[in-house]
Amino acid sequence: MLGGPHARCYPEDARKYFDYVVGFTDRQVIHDIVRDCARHRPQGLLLAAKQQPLELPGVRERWKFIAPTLRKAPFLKIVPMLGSLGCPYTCSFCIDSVVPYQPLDLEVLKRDLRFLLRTVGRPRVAWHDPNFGVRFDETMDAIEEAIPEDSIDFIAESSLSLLGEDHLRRLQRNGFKAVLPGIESWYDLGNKSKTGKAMGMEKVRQVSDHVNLILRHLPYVQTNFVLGLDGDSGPEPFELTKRFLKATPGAFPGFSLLSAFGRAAPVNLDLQRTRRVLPFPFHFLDNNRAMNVRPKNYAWGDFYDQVIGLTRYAFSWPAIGRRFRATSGNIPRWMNVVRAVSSEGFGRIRYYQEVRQRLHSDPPFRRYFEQETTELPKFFVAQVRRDLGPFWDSLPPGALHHDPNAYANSEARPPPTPLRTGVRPAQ
Ligand code: B12
Ligand code: SF4
Repeated sequence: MLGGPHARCYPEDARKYFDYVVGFTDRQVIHDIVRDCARHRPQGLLLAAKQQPLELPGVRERWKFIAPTLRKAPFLKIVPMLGSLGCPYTCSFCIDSVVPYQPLDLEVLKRDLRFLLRTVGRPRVAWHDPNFGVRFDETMDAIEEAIPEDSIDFIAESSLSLLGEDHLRRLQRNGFKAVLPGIESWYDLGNKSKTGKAMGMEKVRQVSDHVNLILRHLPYVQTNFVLGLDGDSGPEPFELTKRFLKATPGAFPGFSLLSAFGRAAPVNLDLQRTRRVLPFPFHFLDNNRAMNVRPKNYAWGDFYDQVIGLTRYAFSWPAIGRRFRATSGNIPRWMNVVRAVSSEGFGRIRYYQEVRQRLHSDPPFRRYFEQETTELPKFFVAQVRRDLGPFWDSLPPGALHHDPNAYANSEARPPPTPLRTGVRPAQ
């Protein structure tokens, strides 16, 4: 049985290898599978509940899994929690834009926080909600009711629109140490940044002021950007991000190359229909090692030149120094330095430079990017082989290939039917 993001985004691929491929899952789905309990070959059975479950096991129930994982964490030991699922916003590239926002039970949340405080000295909790604090007051009331002020360190991914000064004060009082707002683009998605129709330099100024305000209340801010969105063209978006970093020296920038994860997002259907999705193996789909969407307004070489320029700027020694000085607290300061000099900063500059150089000098490599061939360049095959080590020989034949247009192609076919009564197929 396979569930999780791969099963949800690439069911056509997953069913080649698994008897059950599961999307949203609730007790009924599990019950159906256990009752059916059969081998489904040559293609696994697709199953899904209509929506995300209304309740999930809390930290106390998951503690037997969380505790051994924390023991393995070398430095920062962080407990993952969820207060909600889905998101009310509609960023077209995001898996949660089509999942209705749904808060989870606040009583479970309170019980879990009390449990953590009893069990761990000073816990660190990362809220893995796609967008933390949509129901801000209810959630904060629950936290304040459950535990004393500032007794747990919290990390959360929230959109800027939820991070006004009143909210920031309350977050600060309650031990929030890091937030990760998504800015994504200077030309789009103004609603989630609270910048409305502002674009370009005007949006840079507004967002920069806002992030500097956050930094006055919370020690760590990571601002996320998506590079290569269709609204971007020419050097300007990259130059604007540099201006933003200069004006907001304390923010740590997280850059993602635009990626289309199968069925994850509404925009993927259009990207597949217009044949803009490249068949990079799943191994590389981590928002960085490969960009599997052909950019609309850039040639590959120009795009990588811009990405390299921006990454170099963001992780140059002067920028690292500025970030160090603009950040308070030892852990946030040094974390920023370590991230910049590790595979996330320096490592990516080296990697992108290698890709850029091969686009210039390695014809089979360039042909793959230009969608003139689907034969995976040796450069990428070698990486999978190296990363898998002894597991390379266990890779099933064909596992490095998938249909990048499976989502669009499936729209033309009737939905799959259940193989047995009582087992519901995915919608
Ligand atoms: C939290 C999160 C993380 C956390 C995970 C921490 C952790 N230990 O869990 C962190 C920050 C570490 C992380 C990292 C990464 N992530 Co992430 N992450 C998420 C996020 C926001 C929420 C996932 C979640 O827990 N949801 C709550 C659960 C309850 O919902 P669910 O996952 O949909 O699960 C339901 C079903 O899928 C099913 N189900 C799930 N598992 C199983 C298992 C079985 C057996 C069954 C039957 C059912 C089942 O039941 C659940 C209830 O319906 C998702 C976006 C999203 N909202 O889905 C991205 C997401 C999963 N991440 C993604 C990516 C790309 C990454 C990174 C590669 C990013 C990077 N550049 O490094 C890394 C990869 C890390 C890794 N090694 O796998 C992508 C995956 C795309 C894809 N299809 O492959 C997603 C979908 C975001 C996106 N870009 O669209 N991530
Ligand atoms: S605000 Fe964040 S979680 Fe919500 S749809 Fe946009 S990108 Fe996704």
